[in-house]
Order: sequence, then C-alpha cells, then structure tokens
Amino acid sequence: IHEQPSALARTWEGLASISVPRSKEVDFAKLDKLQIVACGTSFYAGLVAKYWFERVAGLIVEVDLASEFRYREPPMSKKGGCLFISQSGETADTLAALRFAKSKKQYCLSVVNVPNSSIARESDYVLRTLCGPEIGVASTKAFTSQLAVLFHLVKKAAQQRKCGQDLIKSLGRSPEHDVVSSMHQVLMKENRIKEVLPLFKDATSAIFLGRGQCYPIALEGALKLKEISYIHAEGYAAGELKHGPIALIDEGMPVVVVAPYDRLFEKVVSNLQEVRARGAKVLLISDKLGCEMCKSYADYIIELPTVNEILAPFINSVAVQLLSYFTAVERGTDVDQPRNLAKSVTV
Ligand code: F1P
Repeated sequence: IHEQPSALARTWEGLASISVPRSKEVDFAKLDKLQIVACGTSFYAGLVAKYWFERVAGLIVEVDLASEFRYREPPMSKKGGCLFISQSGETADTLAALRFAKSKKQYCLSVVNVPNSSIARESDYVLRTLCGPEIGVASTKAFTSQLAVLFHLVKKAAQQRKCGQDLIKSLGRSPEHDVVSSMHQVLMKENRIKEVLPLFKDATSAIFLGRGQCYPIALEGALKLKEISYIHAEGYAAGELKHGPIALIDEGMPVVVVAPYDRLFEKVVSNLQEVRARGAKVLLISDKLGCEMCKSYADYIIELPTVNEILAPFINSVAVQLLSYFTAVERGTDVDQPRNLAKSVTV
C-alpha cells in the first residue's frame, strides 16, 4: 500500500518512454466503441476508466466481466477496439476473452504488470504497469497503477478525438504529480483511519456507497474488506440504495460513503441521511468541503486532500485499502494470504 506513490510515478515515467510498439499504436479517433474486459479488481479499474473515457474523451465504453464476456461471445462493432486489464496477464477468463476478440478481428490493447505474460504476448499493443510484484494476494498497488495507465490512455484518447480539452486543462499542469503528492498525504492519515475502526467492531456485514467515478471505488472497497477481513461487504451505487439495498440497513450497520465534494454531492448527502435515519453507523470519506458539509450527518469522517474530481479515484482507493488492512489486522486475519484466494486464476 505504501509503495503506491512511487509505483505510480514509475508507471507514468515508463509510459512516457515507450518507443517500440509491437504493432501500430491505438488511434482512439478511429474507434466508435471501446470494450473493456477484466476480472476482479482489474474489472473495477475498467469501470473507473469507463467514467473517464466517456466524460473526457466522449467515447462509448462497455465494461464486462471476462467470465461473462467469453461465454456470451457478443457481437462486436466493426470499428470497435478492446482493452484487457490484468495484473498477472495470465487470468484464464481474460485470456479466453482476448482470444475471442481477436477471432472477431478486434484491435486488442492490454494493460498488464507482467511483460511476457500470455495476455501481453497475444495482444496487439501492451501498456505496462510498473508497480513490481505484489506480495499479497489482494490487489493494491496493481489497481492504482492500472488507473495510472488508464488515465494516460484517456488523455491520449481526448487528444486524438479532440475532446474534453477544457477538462484536461482543468487538471492543471501536472495532474500526475498532484496524484502522487496527495497519495503521500493519504498515507500519512493512518492514525486517523485507525481511529474509525470501532465502526467494524462486531460487524458481520457492511455497505460501501459511491457515485460517479467513486462508485467503482465503493465496489473495490467492499471487495478489499471481504477479501482480507472476511466481513461480508457489498458496494452499491448510492442512487441504487432505494431500489433494494436499503432493506439491509438496521441498527449499527456500518455504511462507508466514498464521496468527495462534486456536482453529485447533494444527492450523496440525502443518501447519507436516509441510511442514518434507519440506524446505520456512517463513515464518510471525503475532502475538506464534503466533510464540512456533512459533519453532523456522519458518525466518523476521514478527510482526504482535495483533488480534481477526475483524480479522486486514486486517493480514495488508498483510503479504502488502509481501512480494510487495519480492520483485518485487528481481526487477526492473514492479510497477505487470505483463505481460498489465489493471486492468479489460471483455470
Ligand atoms: C484478477 C483477480 C485479482 C484479484 C485476485 C484474483 O487478476 O481477480 O484482481 O486480486 O488475485 O484475480 P488479474 O487478471 O488482474 O491478474
């Protein structure tokens, strides 16, 4: 978790120096649709990318779980491209999905951490995360490094499609630098994060809520918590709450709301009030403005540095990772080698 600022900086530097593409580099201006395919945490990175590509580059994106995509064998757009995301580069479902897409003559791009892996070898073009090997089974620095590569691709797509230039400008001169330095600040919040652990004391289940590009971070936060602490956790888009999940809320249930202040924040505030009124214990993870606005509605607050809303997934990821990590340590589970899980699922 603590290696992430340097892993991201290395990944971005590495991307800048790529000079010998295996085949012609992707031209997003020629695509009418991008199909992203992945499993687990890599799938959630793909979901963040969907928000980015659509909003910044005006590109239609569909994100699918490789285990569904490969057997569904969907029709593919003639002008479409596919993007496969995999830390190991060996995940069987993702590899099978890549082979299907190639059989349909799709341009296949991949984001991997292992350069000579099967997915890397069989793709038309490969971008690498340079985060180094992960010790633990649960993906942490691989996830944010995948976001780093995807962010690079989104900027490229915006440029090629002549889209979203105002949004890109609003990110400032060096958004990458901002991400790295804000991540350092989040890592210094460890003590604050430990203070909110009573939230999960005796909890058997928890809910994570998010909207927009923090919805996938809510999903990832729930996955990390269940993977390493074995607390049953689910992530939901906050707006979906009233369509079912709100029935789960009862006295003392932990609800983690991942919501930096943005144009959807008012809606988040009402979601927060709804769950609190039904007895939930609420932890809000937000920035200065968001925390100030919700002081009286949340039981616990973790204030993160303020960053442009496009960049929020990077730093909110680190916060939910630390939250799960300390919860697991307190419960005495093996955070590096959770039961029943394999680092790479090759069958
Ligand atoms: C996908 C994945 C990981 C998860 C676990 C099992 O792997 O779901 O996200 O942490 O290790 O596999 P990959 O395709 O990204 O290597």
